[in-house]
Parts: sequence; C-alpha cells; structure tokens
Amino acid sequence: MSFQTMVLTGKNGASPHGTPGLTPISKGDLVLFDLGVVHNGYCSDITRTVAYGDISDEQKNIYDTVLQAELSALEKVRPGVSAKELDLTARNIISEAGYGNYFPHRLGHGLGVSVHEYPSLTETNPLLMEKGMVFTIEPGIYVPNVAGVRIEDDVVVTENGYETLTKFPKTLQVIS
Ligand SMILES: [Mn+2]
Repeated sequence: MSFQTMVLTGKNGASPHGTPGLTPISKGDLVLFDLGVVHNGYCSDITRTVAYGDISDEQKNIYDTVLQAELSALEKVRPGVSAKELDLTARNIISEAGYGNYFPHRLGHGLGVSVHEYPSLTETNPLLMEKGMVFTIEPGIYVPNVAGVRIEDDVVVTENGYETLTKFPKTLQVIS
C-alpha cells in the first residue's frame, strides 16, 4: 500500500483526514475509502465514497456537487492550464452550491515515488501544467453530522489533455 488505508464513516467521515475508528457502519451513512498501492516503485491514490442504504437529499446533493466539481476540474487538465485554475474550477462549483466553507484542502497533489509530491494544486499556485505531470484531483465536502464526500482520481497530462489512471466508477453506489 502507498499509505495507510482510510475508511471513514458517520461523524468521522466529515473529517477530511480522520482516523478510522470502531464505529459500526449504519444505514443512511456515507462511507469514504481512501487508499493506494505501490506498483513498480510508483504510488497510486484513489478515493471513492459510497452510500450504505438510503441517504438523504442533502447527502445526495453533496455527492453530486463533489462529482460535478471533480469532473469539471478533470476536463480542464491539459498542458498550459495553471494549478490554480484547476483548483478554482472545482472550488467555485462547491462554493456556488453553498459548501465553500466545507472544502478545506487543496484540489490535489503530485504523485510519484512518494504519495505526496509537487505540483501542489492550490487556489494560489500559478504553476502551469506540463505533459507528463501526474497528480490527483480530489475535491471534497465535509459537513459535520451530515456527510463527508471526497472523489479522487489520478491523472497524467498528455499532449492535448489528460488520461485518467484510476478507472473505478464514480456514479453513486448504494450498498443495500
Ligand atoms: Mn490524495
């Protein structure tokens, strides 16, 4: 594994880098998985959030907002786009949905022989992306006692755009 696997739910799920606990998973909870492996010396890093049983309209709205933010930022990845444009693309969608105060971390980070490398995708970093750079796109919304949702993919910048290295589906999975 490239870092200690994180599985968060309930109150813990609303803490972006919480510590796994012994809380049993309850119906109506979202469950966040953040994990990765090392392959030929290089790290991967993926986050998916699933629903256990029926979730509320607000939880669904939070999930849809994070997914929209993630997809919109991904679609902008190409040589010449700045780190801050990518971060702000996701951040503006989350802010417009009313959750701006609940996205407390950067959009993503470089990925390589270490799980956290440069470039850092923050809302102030003017660095321009270049072909061959590999980084994560991982917006999240964490509302205490309501929901913690993060969706994370690994991407590589290509000649004209990007390729997603993580292929697991992102449509909301409801586990019954
Ligand atoms: Mn990550």
